[in-house]
Amino acid sequence: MLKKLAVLFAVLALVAAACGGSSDGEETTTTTAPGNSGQEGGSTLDAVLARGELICGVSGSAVGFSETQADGSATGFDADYCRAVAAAVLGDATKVQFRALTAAERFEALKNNEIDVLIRNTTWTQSRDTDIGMQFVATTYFDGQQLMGNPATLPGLTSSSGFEAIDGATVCTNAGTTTEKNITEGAQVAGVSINLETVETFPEAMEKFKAGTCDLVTTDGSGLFGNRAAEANAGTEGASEWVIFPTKPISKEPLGPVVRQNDDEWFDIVQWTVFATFIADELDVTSANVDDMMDATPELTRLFGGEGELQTSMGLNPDAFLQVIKQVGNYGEIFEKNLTGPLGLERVGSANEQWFNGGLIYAPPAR
Ligand SMILES: N[C@@H](CCC(=O)N[C@@H](CS)C(=O)NCC(=O)O)C(=O)O
Repeated sequence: MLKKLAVLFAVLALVAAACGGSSDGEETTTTTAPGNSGQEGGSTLDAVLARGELICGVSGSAVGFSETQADGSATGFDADYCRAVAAAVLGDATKVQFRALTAAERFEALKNNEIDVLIRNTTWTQSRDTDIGMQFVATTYFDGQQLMGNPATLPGLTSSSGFEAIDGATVCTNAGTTTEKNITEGAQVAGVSINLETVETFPEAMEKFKAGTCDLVTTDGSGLFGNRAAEANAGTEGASEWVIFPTKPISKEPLGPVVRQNDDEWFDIVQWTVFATFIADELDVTSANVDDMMDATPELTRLFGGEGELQTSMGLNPDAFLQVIKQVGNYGEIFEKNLTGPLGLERVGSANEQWFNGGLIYAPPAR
């Protein structure tokens, strides 16, 4: 019912704005304009409801995070978070249009309303948060930058090697990333000189690394572990011997969904979709048992749409988060399915554990 009303209002708003053609320049700021409605006064939620589909910006070639399939869909951890938002907003996790973006393209695409949300292994930084009109919701993957090299060509390289091991090396990565900045600054601080080569996408950097044009590649550790596992699975000679170092990453890379600034309703929706997956993980609620767990505790009753629910006040259906868990899974399921299972990326012992297990995954209470 609420959803229908929202759709009606969105349609009316579109018609009114189309007919009105406001000449008031103050009302049309590009950074605050709603996603794809192209009209002032709307919101990303209204635009998504009216369209019946979420447009989600992903990489499309980030192993384990978002990989474009032949039919245009995407698989991976980030892709599943796109599906989770669609399940919350539209009640259907399949209603996602994936938009593959390079690192350098991603923020303009969000700013220009080409996408509703950006979920593309994107690091939360001060400048992205403040300077360029982005807003970061809760971190879904706590990462850190590392390097990867082949000990067959760089003798003596081990996982505890540090900056000394890269002096004089050609290091490759993709442009428009925190990666290129961190490695440049890190090398300066360590007093080593490197030849940094940036390409458009990380798969291109991997090709150059395999061809021997790059001595080393560098990116978020998850990307290195993912690529190494994928190459080893594909039978690339020597891939399982490639060394990822240093053990303590050279930077912090908190990755998570990003929305435009000044759309608080949409920010809350994406934020609480992520929190719902954290809370379900914390309380052992899975896609398989969510229907039975609905009344297990008062908090779960509220979160899944029973007495005291708060989803309708967010513009969602009461069962929005029940649909997220049922159709996509809790945080641990999404992690295991995309990262630990296929790529061996361990959650245990990492910062991506729940807070009560010594990790950083922590959702505020649903009340
Ligand atoms: N987290 C960093 C790096 C993001 C990044 O581009 N990561 C690589 C490595 S996983 C990637 O997405 N590659 C896939 C591609 O280039 O499309 C950032 O936000 O700047």
